[in-house]
Amino acid sequence: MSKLPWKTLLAGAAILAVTVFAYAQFSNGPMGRHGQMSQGGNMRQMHEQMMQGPGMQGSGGMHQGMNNGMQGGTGQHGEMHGQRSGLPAMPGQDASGTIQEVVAMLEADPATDWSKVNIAPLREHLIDMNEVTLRAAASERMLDNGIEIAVTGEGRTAAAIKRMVTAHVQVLASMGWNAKTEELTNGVKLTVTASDAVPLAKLKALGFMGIMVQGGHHQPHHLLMAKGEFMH
Ligand SMILES: [Cu+2]
Repeated sequence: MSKLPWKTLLAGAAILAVTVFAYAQFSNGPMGRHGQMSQGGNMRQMHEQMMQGPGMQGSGGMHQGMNNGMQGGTGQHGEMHGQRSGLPAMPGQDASGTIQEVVAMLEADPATDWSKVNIAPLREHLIDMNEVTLRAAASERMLDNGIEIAVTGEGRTAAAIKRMVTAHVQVLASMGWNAKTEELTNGVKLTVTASDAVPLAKLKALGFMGIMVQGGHHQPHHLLMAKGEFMH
């Protein structure tokens, strides 16, 4: 009479131990995943802080361009409202998203002087970028020692070409490239000559748009434009 209950008790204890063990495993499972999620969140925050650090907001260069490009992809807005709340991060329209990011940066900076901030010139510039990138016709002709590109368009496109391509020659010059523009009635003729800074094969490969993205200067300039501190 005393043996059976003892065995039953032992078996019961063993079942209880297994149940507790299993429960502990079950509890650790989700907690472990939660821990990893938190860690991932911290890593994203660190990444975000790195991307937004003062060092990243200095003068141009490809590194700057790359970092800003990354920021655009997983930017502050997407981080705050997109990934954490399950809403999409994409703003729906490039120029709108660019302005959204810049406005968020200005709002996050206590030093922002709202009496100087003006978003309208940035919008005009982004329209120029759109015209030049998507609507301009670029007729490229290889020279013995360079490339000659007739960049043309109508109306707003021609005006944007004249503003942007002409200004970009200054950027190319600062990089040691030999570039010049000549005004056409409906655009400009851009001529870039091969040099130590850029060999002929690379010029040929880059073509109009590859040349236009050299310098990665847009991101810092867009912020300065919005702050009212940069004029073309
Ligand atoms: Cu720009």
